[in-house]
Amino acid sequence: MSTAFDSQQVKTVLAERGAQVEAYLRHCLDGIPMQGRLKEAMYYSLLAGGKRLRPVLCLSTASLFGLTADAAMPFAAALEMIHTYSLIHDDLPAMDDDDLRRGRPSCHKAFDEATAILAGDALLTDAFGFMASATAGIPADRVLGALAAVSSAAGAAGMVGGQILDMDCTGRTDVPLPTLQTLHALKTGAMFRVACISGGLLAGASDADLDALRAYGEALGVTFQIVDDILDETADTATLGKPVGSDAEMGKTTYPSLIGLERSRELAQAFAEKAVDSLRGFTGADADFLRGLSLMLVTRNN
Ligand code: GRG
Repeated sequence: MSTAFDSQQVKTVLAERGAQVEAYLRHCLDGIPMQGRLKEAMYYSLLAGGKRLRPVLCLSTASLFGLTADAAMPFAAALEMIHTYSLIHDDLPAMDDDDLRRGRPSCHKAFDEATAILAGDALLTDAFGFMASATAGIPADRVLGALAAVSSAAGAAGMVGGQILDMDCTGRTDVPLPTLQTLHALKTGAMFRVACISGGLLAGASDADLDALRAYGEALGVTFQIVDDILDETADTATLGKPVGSDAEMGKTTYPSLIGLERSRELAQAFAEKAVDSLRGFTGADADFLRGLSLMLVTRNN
């Protein structure tokens, strides 16, 4: 399958929009009236060069319905703050105990555990303030609807719930595929899905269009996760920016461990095509970018 945007065009738009997000995140942190190592740790982890997928999805789905990047940016940036908090806490010794993240020492290694916990807490909490500040350019009822969706996706019924299911499944050799799918739908998928529908909610999209964005976000999340599992087996640490082989080392069930590498690749491609198909009927550069992004995620190497 091919789309109007090839993988190079997708990477260019992702880099441009990612740079806009990066600049805004810096501005957000600069505006927080506080100094010292907590702020240093927040800067360190937030501005460490992630792919910025979740905020770019929010900006792009908002733009699909005519909402400008300026208006959606506070909300989109907050999604990256929540994502970064989750990575900081995920790397802690009490969780995945990873020393490397985004190509450099994880937050608790560069600072200390207490600072890393608090930097994550601050990013999560301040994210809600930034989301609320989107009312400067968007009707408050839309912002509230999107904020409630993010709260639910990030919390116990979403990402945090997925994280504890992940911990419960770690070290088990009998985790079936449906459990793995539920785990990923919560831990990784919920934030991808809400990144996509929040743009539509902020822009006042119709229920039918929100359904299409939800279907796209869900399929994209599964694609992303299967490829994440594949890369953990096949990539090298320098390219990936985090340790490889850590899933097997920790005793985690993955798509390749359950269905093999080849079948995992086929499944990732099938879900990427499902994501493309979810956006049939949408036209214009944003739709082309979003369709191309799902296919690009299959071939990504970090
Ligand atoms: C600690 C509450 C809590 C949740 C942690 C998201 C998560 C839940 C943990 C991250 C661990 C992990 C490696 C999950 C696999 C998928 C994933 C989220 C990868 C990292 O996302 P990318 O590739 O990262 O978008 P960058 O660095 O590009 O932003």
